[in-house]
Amino acid sequence: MRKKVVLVTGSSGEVGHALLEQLVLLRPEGVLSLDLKPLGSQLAGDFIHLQGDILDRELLDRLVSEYEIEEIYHLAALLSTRAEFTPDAAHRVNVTGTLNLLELAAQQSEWSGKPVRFIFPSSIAAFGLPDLDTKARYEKVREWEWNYPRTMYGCNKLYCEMLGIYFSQYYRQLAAEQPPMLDFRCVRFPGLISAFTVPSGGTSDYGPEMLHAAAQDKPYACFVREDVRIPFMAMPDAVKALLDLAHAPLESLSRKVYNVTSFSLSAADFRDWVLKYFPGAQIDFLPDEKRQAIVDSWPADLDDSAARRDWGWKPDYEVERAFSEYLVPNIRQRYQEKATV
Ligand code: AKB
Repeated sequence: MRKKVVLVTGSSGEVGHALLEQLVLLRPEGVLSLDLKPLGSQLAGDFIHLQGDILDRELLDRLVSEYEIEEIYHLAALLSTRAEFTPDAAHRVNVTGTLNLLELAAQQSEWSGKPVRFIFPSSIAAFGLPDLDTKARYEKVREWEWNYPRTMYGCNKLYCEMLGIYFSQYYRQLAAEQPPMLDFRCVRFPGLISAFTVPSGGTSDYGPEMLHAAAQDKPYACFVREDVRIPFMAMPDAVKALLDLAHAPLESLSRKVYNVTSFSLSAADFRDWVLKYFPGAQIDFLPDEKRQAIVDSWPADLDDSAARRDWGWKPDYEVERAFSEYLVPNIRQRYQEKATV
C-alpha cells in the first residue's frame, strides 16, 4: 500500500520552513517535502525530504506511484523582484510548476476517489492599483477589485488562482463521467516577516531586511519611500492561515481565494517600530524608482472580512505583539544582540 502523505513544495523557502515545523507535529511521519535545495539544518522531524524540481515530470510521476498524496501545500515560487529579472524562468516555475502540481492533484483525486486538498499561497502582487491617488482612495481592497498586476509574479499568481478554480470546478467538464476534482483553497498574503529567515527576491523585503539589519547593527538603505504603505503579517500567522484554511469545512467556504492580513504599515512606521527596539539602528531611505513603482501598485491594506466570516480567520499577532513577542526576541536571540527595549 502506498504511504499517505502531505506534500510541501518550496519547503526550503521562508514559508515552507515555518510550515514544515508545524506540519511535522500535526502529521508525524506523513510529510513529504520537495525543494531544489536541501533543508536547513535546524529543521528536525520525521519527514522525507526530496531534493528535486517541480518541473521534472518524471520525478512527479514517481511521487504519484510511491505515495498517496492527500494534501498539497504548493509554496514553490520565484518572487516579484527576482521574477522581473528572469521572467521566462518565473513563468516556468510559477505557472508550469503549478500546472504540474494541479495535474498531479487531479490524478490523485481521481485514483483515490476523493478530492485532494490543494493549498496555494497567492499574494498582494495579484493586485495592481494604477496610481497613488487610487491607492489612497481604495484603502482596503477586496479580492475581486483591482486585479491588474504589474509584475510577472503577480500575473503568474492571479492566473494560477484561476487555474486552481478551473481544476476544482470544471476540469474534464466534457468527459462522459466527471471524476472527483481537487479541493483548491488559496490565501492572498501581504508581505511576510520571519524572525528566523531573511527573504530574498521579493519586493516587500524592505520591511524584514530593515529589521534584520538593525539586529545585526548594520546600516540599511530602504529601497522605497517613507510614505509607501502595504500590509504585513508575522510568519506564525501565515502558517496559521494556511493550516486554518486547509482544515475549514468545505461547506463554510464561499470563495476559493481569500485575502488575509494582519497590520498595515508605511515604510516610515516600519522604521519607527524597528527604532523602538533597536534605537541605534541606522536606517536611510534611498528609493529605487522601479521597485518603488511595484510597491506603489500594491494595496495599502486588504479587506479580509470574507476569511474572518467563513473560516474564523484572525491573526494572533497585531503589530505590537508581532514586534514585542515574536520578531524582536527571536531575532535578538538569533544574532545574539544586546539591544535595549
Ligand atoms: C514579494 O515581495 O514578491 C512577496 C509578495 C508580496 O508576495 N513577498
